[in-house]
Amino acid sequence: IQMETELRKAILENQLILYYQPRLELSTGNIICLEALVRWNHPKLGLIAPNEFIPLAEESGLILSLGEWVLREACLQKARWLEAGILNYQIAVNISPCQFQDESFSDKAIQIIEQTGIDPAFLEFEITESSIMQNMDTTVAVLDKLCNKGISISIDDFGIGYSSLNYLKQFPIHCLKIDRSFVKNIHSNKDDWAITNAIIHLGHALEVQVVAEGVEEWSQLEILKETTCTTIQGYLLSPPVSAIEIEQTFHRNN
Ligand code: G
Ligand code: G
Ligand code: MN
Ligand code: NA
Repeated sequence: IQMETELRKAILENQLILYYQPRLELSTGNIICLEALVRWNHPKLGLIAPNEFIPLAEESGLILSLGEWVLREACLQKARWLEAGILNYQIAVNISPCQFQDESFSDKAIQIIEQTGIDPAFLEFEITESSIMQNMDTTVAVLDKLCNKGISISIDDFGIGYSSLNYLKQFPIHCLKIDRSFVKNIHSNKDDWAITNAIIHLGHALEVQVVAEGVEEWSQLEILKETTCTTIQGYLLSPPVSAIEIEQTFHRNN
């Protein structure tokens, strides 16, 4: 309860901060997207990782206001980079299942984007399979609405949900993010290799981008290239870092 009160305060008092992790396109060597990942800069405890407060936010319903804060801040940061003429990449924002199920989600999201004045085409929403599967009829309507505004949709942690693949043909999806549990042992486990390879080829056939998540080692990258993976994210390239560090490290590549 105490932490819930503190988290509510944190959202209002701007104690949250966004880190960004780059996504690299292998064919060009260009960064194409930055995934926004929230942290809590606690006045006494210092930087707290999302695993320690996102579950609480979901249980308490605070995830709705937290999610709005994240989207607004991501848009404002994008606007600052546009203004400065740097880091001309898409920004990916994680949408939690509770947020996605909220019936006013798409309207609120569109409203926030319009208030910040940025082109929705600069945004990607990362949604998990389980969120999408919960209520297929409303999901179609929500995704179509977002897509018609120009927002891209990616499926986060792809492959670990208990879902049919049927949704892939019903929903406007731009990107599959292969869960890092498959990528981890891609060089030593032939089942992980087979699943990763299958997802990559599924992506090509459906003409959607495929991102391998959690790439930490060169040996993983080599195998991903052989399996014709097009984009990667992971510690090998960069962990999530602050906006300032992103500017210092990646601006010159722009
Ligand atoms: O950044 P890190 O790898 O520590 O994130 C841990 C988890 O927290 C990931 O599953 C990630 O999706 C989730 N997470 C991070 N930032 C956000 C956010 O802004 N919104 C939501 N809903 N989840 C987030
Ligand atoms: O669930 P989601 O994919 O949004 O989670 C992103 C999380 O993955 C973040 O917490 C981020 O810190 C973590 N992450 C990003 N790259 C790597 C990596 O190469 N290895 C590991 N172990 N975690 C990573
Ligand atoms: Mn994600
Ligand atoms: Na993921």
